Amino acid sequence: MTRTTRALIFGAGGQVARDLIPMLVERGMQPILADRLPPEETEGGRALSLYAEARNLPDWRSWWRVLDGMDEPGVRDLIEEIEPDVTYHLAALLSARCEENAGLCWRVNMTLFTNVLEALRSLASGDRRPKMIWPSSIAAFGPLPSSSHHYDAQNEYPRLPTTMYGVTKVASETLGTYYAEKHGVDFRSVRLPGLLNDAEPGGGSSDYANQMYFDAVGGHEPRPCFVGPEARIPFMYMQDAVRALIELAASEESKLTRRVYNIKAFSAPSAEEIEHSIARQVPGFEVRYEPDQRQDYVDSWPDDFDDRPALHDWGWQPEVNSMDQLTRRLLEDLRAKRSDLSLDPSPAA
Ligand code: AKB
Repeated sequence: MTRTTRALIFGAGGQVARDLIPMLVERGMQPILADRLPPEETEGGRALSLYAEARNLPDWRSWWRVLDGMDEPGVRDLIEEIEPDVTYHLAALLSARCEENAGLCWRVNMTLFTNVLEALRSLASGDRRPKMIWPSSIAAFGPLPSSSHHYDAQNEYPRLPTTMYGVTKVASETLGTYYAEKHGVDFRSVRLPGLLNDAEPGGGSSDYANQMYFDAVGGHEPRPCFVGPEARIPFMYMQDAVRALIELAASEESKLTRRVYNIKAFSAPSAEEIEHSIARQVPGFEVRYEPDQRQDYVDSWPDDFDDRPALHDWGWQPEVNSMDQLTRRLLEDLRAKRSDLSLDPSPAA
């Protein structure tokens, strides 16, 4: 009898896991979920409980382990117990939070990463190559020497970030690639743009776009946008991003020509273009711009990504490939969420 594929997720309560877990379940996999908080205290856990209720999955709670990824023996014991077919490591501090405390950022992001990598290494032997999927970011790149022209980052463009978060991304990409070559861990990664779904993000510099969508469906005072109207980075619908993680995990290792791939969905919109796209769906929607230091982090990232290696090696294709399509999907998701939580789905005035 073949065993159900076991997918272990660290950071199960976070913004990415919120969409990854249902997609894994729908593809017949058994998720095992680790987070430092219990499900009811996390965005992902609360969404999972609604999802499980709607699909009659009463044992979902037994999938959840409260475990801090900083606890090295705890991570090793869990990995040895589960022997996952694939491990998704999603726990990290995001860019704006990292910039507030660079030392903490390095300690947390690198310790979480190395704890998972080392524990998987202990399972590697001969043909057994434990699989680790980890999201890198657009933030692995730094500013162009001259800011006067369009910045399209090729997959192997020099990675010289000027944010601490980006430093941990480059270090982890390099370490994961090294462990794949030397220590039998089948490490795979995608560099993701800003991600949008119905989970409130926290601590990221791309969060200004998420905030606009949350504000557009109402329920609280609209917040000022913390970057100026011209700030521009690529964005992606979260369901496309998690599908990319799953498809990269499912690809044959022999087809992969590298360990880390850029992926993108459509041309990067400016903050003002996002505002206008929302206003086409929510008449009267307007944004007040009050840029702060997070604008600098966003400005240091590319306007565009060359994702041809991902397309060539494992067939990457986004489903949501225009700004207005993304806006429609996201507003629908957010309104459905508000009605699931029995909140009045009133548009912004
Ligand atoms: C952040 O803003 O820190 C993240 C990212 C772009 O990786 N969303």
